[in-house]
Amino acid sequence: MAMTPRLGLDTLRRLPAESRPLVRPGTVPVGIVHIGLGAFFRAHQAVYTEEAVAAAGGDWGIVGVAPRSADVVAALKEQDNLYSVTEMSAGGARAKVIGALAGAQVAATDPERVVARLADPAVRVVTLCVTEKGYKLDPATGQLLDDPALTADLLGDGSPTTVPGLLVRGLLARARADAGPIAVVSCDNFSANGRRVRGMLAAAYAMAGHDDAWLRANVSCPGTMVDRIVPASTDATRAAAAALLGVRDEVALAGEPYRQWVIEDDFPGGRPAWELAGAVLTDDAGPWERLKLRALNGVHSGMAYLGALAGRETIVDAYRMPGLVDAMRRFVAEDIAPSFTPPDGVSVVDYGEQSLARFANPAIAHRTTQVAMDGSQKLPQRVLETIRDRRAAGGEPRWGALVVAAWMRYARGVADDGRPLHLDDPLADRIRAAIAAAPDSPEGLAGALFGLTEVFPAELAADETVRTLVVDWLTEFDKHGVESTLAGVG
Ligand code: CS2
Repeated sequence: MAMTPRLGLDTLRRLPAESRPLVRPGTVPVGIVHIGLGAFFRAHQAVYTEEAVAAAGGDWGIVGVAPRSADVVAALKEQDNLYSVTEMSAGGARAKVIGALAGAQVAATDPERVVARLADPAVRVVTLCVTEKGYKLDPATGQLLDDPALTADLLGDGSPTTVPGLLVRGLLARARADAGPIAVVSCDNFSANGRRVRGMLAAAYAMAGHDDAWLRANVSCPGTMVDRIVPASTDATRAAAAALLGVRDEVALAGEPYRQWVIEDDFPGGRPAWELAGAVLTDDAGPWERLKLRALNGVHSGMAYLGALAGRETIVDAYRMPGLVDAMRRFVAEDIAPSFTPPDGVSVVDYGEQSLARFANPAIAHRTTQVAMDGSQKLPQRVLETIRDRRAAGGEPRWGALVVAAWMRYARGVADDGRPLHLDDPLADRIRAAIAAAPDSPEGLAGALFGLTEVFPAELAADETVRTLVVDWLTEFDKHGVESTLAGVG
């Protein structure tokens, strides 16, 4: 049997009409550099940008930069920078090929090429999707980390290997080239991601001893809220895409139909007409960020830790566990909703229901262990800020404490049925050492992990009410396991 041909410019005409790109691939001049070529960016910002350019034109082709991994870039090259996104839900699947990428390169092998791109006057927007840990910021304080690779980038003259190092080098080159203003846009799940990036750049300039006058006058850092569930691809993802497209796509992605992007409108060098693709342009993304981080990501993390401990492979499997959805509903209604002021006209409880409905999508096989990774980086903005705000108002955030307890138990590395759970986290060594040095008891585990200052602000770690709530859940888990504990929640 003949091998299915590969996706590329010369096979575009084989695609069903509804799957073809909205722009002529390779014809849109570059205006955006995007750092972090993972699945999320390709199924989110790239899709919005393609639709915006299709609707309103503009020189907004994207050069995608993978910080380290050469695999995706090599596969994209084979496919003339084309790839597909398959929307999946109980109602069926639809695949679309995206033509927004004008190029792809690897920073690790040729950082100077990326620096040159950042200094190109045609480039007026840099977007970042490098996950929380890519920014080299302390999750609890937002301060620049004391990190050897970062220090080498900022104080040495070798090629940069970190994201902040690459950006600083690129922006300095841009200032020297007098290449005009630029927006640096974080598309990662932080609270106040724009302010964090601005703080990161200012601190990096200060550490390296650079004058930041040009930076302050020419670089904006708009905040954003990004949202779409896009699990890591599997053979099943690639098979589904091939069946719909009639061609093979080695970097095919699958995502839910839902997507949202809220962007602060501060682009000194212009921007694509993203609003024509459904994005919300605003002057303050803060309320949207808090809504999403707390009532979607916080609940997602809770389901991931509780589900993984109870042996559930995917988020939708976890969703089906008796008691889990009830517990998450109470987390939203009793802890999250009263913790902040949502955007005008939005009900946090309704938004939480919508999040739960998205997690129930049976066509999205999002592994609990994927959502569970990097908990030390995710917990602060997803759960601890809710707990902090509730405590400040005198509340007792029992459900937030449930999620913290689940993360702590997960960090021990053993599911309730005795199977190992891999702790994939930049602080894994510190976490394991802290647990190993503590007594093997709920109090011991909580004491060890509340002592991680990168995760728990001092005030929270010292809060006896929070500690008691967490220890109570850990004690329940020890006695009954997560599954029975949740089944008893009412
Ligand atoms: C998830 C997110 O992996 C995770 O931690 O919570 O990637 C989530 O799917 C997205 O933020 C949805 O927009």
